[in-house]
Amino acid sequence: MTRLSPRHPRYHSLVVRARLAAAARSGLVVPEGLIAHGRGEAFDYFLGERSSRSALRAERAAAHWLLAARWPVLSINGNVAALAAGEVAGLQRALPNLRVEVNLFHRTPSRVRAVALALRSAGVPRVLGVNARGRLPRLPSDRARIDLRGIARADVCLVPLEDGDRAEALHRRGQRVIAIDLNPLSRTAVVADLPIVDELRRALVQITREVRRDGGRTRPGWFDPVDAPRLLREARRAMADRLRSGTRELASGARASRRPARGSGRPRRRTPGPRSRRRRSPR
Ligand code: PTJ
Repeated sequence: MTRLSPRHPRYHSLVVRARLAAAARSGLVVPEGLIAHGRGEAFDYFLGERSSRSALRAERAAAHWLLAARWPVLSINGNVAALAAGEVAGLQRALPNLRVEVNLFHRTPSRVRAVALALRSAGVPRVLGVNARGRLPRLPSDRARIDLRGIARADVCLVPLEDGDRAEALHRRGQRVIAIDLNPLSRTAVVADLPIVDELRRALVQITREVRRDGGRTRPGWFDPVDAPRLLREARRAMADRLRSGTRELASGARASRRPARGSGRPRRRTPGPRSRRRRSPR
């Protein structure tokens, strides 16, 4: 395997790619999952690889919805297991009522087992969806298969990195859908009751932080109203502002650019001017 230098300006991104590529070789992630990741990376680039102010607001609301829920469920596919099994376990520890269910688009028994194993190894004590005997109506893909103790009974579903069909099917059943998707134009984000336009791991860590911060104040059954179209509008605006300003500084690039590799010949990045600084999306 290629050795990655922490001094590489895109080190963090390369580490994540290498992790996903290894997961694809082991069968945990499907090749299509690598394509999905590339698309996500592009949108994250537009965001400046940091959570926008509106994403942070959406994450706070998501924490409150999960706390208010009677039967909250987090749906896991191959990419989520490969990228964020530890963060999933962290959220589940903060919110013991949260059920974690394997749900795959490209479903095979061995992939279901691999995803469940990745979650258990990261510390998720109970993984649903291995024996998924329920079915969502009017959904032709294997994503229709749901666990009768999980998504079938859920009042709130957190669905990261989906395609839009199932989010729509859940929404039709009256279940509240929280989506995590970097693409603010995706059908999943558009049909979600609460769209979080942010990178998966940043979003899960922030939701966990907000759950812990709540300290039992949220009352069961009380769901804060959410203006989903506004969250999407703000996410699109954050991306458009960055594209317009042409600011090149990215979170991982910025860290590395303070310590350029010796002899790399890479020119020092110039400090962004006042205009780009003003327009940069907040940390
Ligand atoms: O493991 P399986 O069989 O269930 O398949 C999983 C994939 C991801 C292949 C499947 O769900 C799929 O094809 O998804 P899509 O339709 O490509 O949608 C994935 C969405 O997630 C896209 O809109 C991406 O922009 C977004 N995305 C990708 N990586 C991230 C992300 N959003 C947040 N964080 C990411 N790291």
